[in-house]
Amino acid sequence: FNVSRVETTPFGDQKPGTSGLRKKVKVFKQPNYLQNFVQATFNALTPQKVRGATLVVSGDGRYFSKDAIQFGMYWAVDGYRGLRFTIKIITKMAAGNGVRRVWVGQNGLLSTPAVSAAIRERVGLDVSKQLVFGSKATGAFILTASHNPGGPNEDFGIKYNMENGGPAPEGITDKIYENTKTIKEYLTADLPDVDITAIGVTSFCGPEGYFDVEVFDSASDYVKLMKSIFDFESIRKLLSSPKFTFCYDALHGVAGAYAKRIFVEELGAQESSLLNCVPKEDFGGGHPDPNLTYAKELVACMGLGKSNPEVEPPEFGAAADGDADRNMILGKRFFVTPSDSVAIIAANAVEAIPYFSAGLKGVARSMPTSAALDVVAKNLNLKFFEVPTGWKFFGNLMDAGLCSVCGEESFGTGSDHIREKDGIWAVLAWLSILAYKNRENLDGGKLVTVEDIVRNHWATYGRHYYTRYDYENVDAGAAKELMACLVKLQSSLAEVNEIVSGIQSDVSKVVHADEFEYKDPVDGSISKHQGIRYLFEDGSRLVFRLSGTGSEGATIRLYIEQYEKDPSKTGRDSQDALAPLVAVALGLSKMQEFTGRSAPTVIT
Ligand code: VG1
Ligand code: CO
Repeated sequence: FNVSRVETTPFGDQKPGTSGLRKKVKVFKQPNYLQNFVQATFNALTPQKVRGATLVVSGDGRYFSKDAIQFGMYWAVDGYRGLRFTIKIITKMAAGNGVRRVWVGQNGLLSTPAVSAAIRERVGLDVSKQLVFGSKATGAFILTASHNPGGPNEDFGIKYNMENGGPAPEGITDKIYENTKTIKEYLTADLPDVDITAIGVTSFCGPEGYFDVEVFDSASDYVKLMKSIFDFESIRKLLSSPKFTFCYDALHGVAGAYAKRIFVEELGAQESSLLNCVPKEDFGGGHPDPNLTYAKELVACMGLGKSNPEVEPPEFGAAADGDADRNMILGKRFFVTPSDSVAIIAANAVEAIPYFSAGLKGVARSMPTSAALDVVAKNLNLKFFEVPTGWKFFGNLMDAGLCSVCGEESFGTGSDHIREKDGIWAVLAWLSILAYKNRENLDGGKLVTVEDIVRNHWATYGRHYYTRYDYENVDAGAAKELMACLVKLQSSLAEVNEIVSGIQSDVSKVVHADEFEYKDPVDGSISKHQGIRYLFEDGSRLVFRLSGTGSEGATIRLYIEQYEKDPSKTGRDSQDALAPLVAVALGLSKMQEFTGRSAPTVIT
């Protein structure tokens, strides 16, 4: 093949957010929009590092462009055309930039955690199907907008992950953004099309040597990794017990490609326990975000919300987002908050999960996540870290051997087996805990349920009542003003407390207020303006943040938390328990005044 330079002009809006670049499909469809971002990334990594590299390129299967066919494509009309089109562009550019190998999941599909695992663990093949030792991947382009909806009028996204398998740190994403503002040309190769529906290696010869494209099975490596972490035999016993019923909803995201292999084929769950497990370009028109609002079908099936009282819900339910890095855990008629979930996994990991049997190196959570994990860390004498929102901040801690288990309130949980949060891992972690607690109950005796595990945890460690209010697609100017006012207010705690007691006389006093700033303990880098905090005397917290993953307007996130140590008071309804603090948060921020909204878009 030959390599050519193509002239291009910059776009002004290619700043990566919390997790890569996410925009409406129509924005991505502009000529050279994707190419500019990819070349800006190659330039940020430096040509020396890109030359000879092995790159993973795949995604969650979301829609890119029906017009793909007009670009000389001849893919059958069987879905994922857009994804293949994108992969083709990136593959050609990789060859043009001197990359040695590109690895693609079959049909272009890989979950975000599977990409992270592939970077870290996979050994590639050459054309004669021989293992190529030393062919470890150096990075990946992941084509996803994660939990954002997909389809012609919805979102597409791309992000780059590094050699450790984790999202590029801010140092790199800042460079990428700078490059996108000055880009003048990109490199591409005139490669023939590669059929990414079939597993195998295709080799090409270019001006600087060989270039291989390897298509590999999307699930095998990931399944192997999961088997090395968990005791599949004990989970199989649990799932095949008539006492235990199970339900998994992939919301038509890429998790479906793994759910059947793992839950049904490996662990013996009924095929009928899988909901929405066929990956779709538009996620079946839904919002692939595993929470109580968007995972409607699962929520009903688990006996929460509007459900049929005649049908007995399963004992355990879980859901994933579009790229399968998020998880929601439910028990029968019972919701587990993600903040509790990570704390409970940390508290039980050593006993229930073989991978952790030697002990946890430490635990970490994002700043807005509740302090449930802090209490576990303190009790078990574990190293503990609080980082800004976004998985990229956990990577350094894990690479330095400081942290084993971590989580975010936004339905993200994971461990140092990879450098992304991992939706299926979280489900397997919960199934392991259930299998362990019921190891003597499956043949006789009463099942220990999800709800039992959570209530026992509260009885031991206290409960962190927690809720998040999201105001989506608010006017960006208004959101900025609201945040600015909250920051300004922080200069006088006396004034803050006057306002607070005026709204609600029975909440405790604000004793500290600031904007969260993080100094990475490993590389010393500093991240400022990571959320506005109001901390109360009794441990309650209010946090305000602007989302960095939206593609339109601004999304304000309001996080509300209250700690209850008294075991006789840990069983309340969480919205009731938090009502006074919610009133304070809405009053303090003048939410309705600034946004014109009398209620949030989503409550989790
Ligand atoms: C959100 C969540 C954050 C998560 C991020 C990426 O970011 O709050 O916790 O890491 O999404 O998750 P933000 O900036 O919108 O609050 V995913 O599954 O969308 O990659
Ligand atoms: Co995601």
